[in-house]
Amino acid sequence: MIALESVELTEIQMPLVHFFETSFGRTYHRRIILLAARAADGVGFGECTAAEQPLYNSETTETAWHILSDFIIPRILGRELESAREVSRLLAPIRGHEMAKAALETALWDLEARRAGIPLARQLGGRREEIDCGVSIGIQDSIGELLELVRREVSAGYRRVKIKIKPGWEVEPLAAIRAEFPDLLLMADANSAFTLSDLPLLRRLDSFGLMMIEQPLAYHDIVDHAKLQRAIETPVCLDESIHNTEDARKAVELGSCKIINVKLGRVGGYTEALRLNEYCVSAGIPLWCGGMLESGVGRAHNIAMSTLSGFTLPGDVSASKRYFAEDTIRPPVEITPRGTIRVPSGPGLGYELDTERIARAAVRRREFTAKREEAWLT
Ligand code: OSB
Ligand code: MG
Repeated sequence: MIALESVELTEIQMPLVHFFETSFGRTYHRRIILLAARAADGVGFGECTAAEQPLYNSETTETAWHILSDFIIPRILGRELESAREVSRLLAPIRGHEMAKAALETALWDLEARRAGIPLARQLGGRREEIDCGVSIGIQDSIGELLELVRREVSAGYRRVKIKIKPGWEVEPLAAIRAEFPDLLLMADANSAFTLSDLPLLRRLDSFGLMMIEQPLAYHDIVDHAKLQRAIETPVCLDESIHNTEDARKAVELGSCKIINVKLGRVGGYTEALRLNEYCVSAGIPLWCGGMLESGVGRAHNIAMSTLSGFTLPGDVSASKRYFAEDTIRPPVEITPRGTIRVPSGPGLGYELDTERIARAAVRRREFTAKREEAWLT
């Protein structure tokens, strides 16, 4: 049984070590909501993966703050829950806003695992002790700079490289990487920058032997992606288009993708991620864990999710130092020379929150308590 006594939201702002450019623009700094869920017998932590601007999906840090404060937290606070598994059903009447929901839902899973004294990965049923890591490299100002970054990540040990592409930055950068690294596990993510009228260009990418092309077409599409998949050799992977298991089933039945990128925030938390995992294992669709430039709390959740059986491909889960000079957890996430992350063995997320670091980055905080009136009277 869980009954939350309080939920605390903290918005932190942190500069990225290096700007991150996708087909929809550059990010220089992150605005991240951290969430602490407290019950009488334990605490759990979550991170909202919404971005600063509604360009990847329709959520933003600001909309998530509003939806959490006014709709999500009031539905869960003080309520007696059997387990964290119930949260997604209780939040289902709220349409969309999956990233805001996941911030609270994932915190409750962490709370449950900490209370049971077991790693969150085990609580989820994940078996891996080590996860395979890849990197996502943003659009650069020149091919030379891109190659420099690829060399650096390959020598750090990362097992696959994904580059961001957009019209005008596709054939040339991929050809340059292939010329220098003929055997590298390589893929490209377009973040919806193309349409079916770009088919001749997308066909040319078949010659690079990519593991997959991620979300080439519109962010909510599965129909044109099916047409595209029939016309190209490279496996299509969907990211933006998949918000739940039903979306995945329809995409798989239509032939819109052969691989799915799972982001905890995009699917609203672990209960849906577990359902999606189960469906994709039975359908033979490989999964991997995507990233949203998370701080340590979100990164630790990504590590836990990556231990699930269907996550058979290297994810966009990489070392803290690639993103932030100082992360929100201790120790920071590091990779082994084999390009893996060892799943921590401590309870819950298995990392400690760096409360001093978080306090320095905090720009606003709000605490919600159950039975506010009684507390006020005593
Ligand atoms: O599409 O996977 C994406 C970052 C921000 C928004 C969307 C995406 C990404 C990434 C970065 O690719 C993944 C990471 O390193 O966190
Ligand atoms: Mg993507």
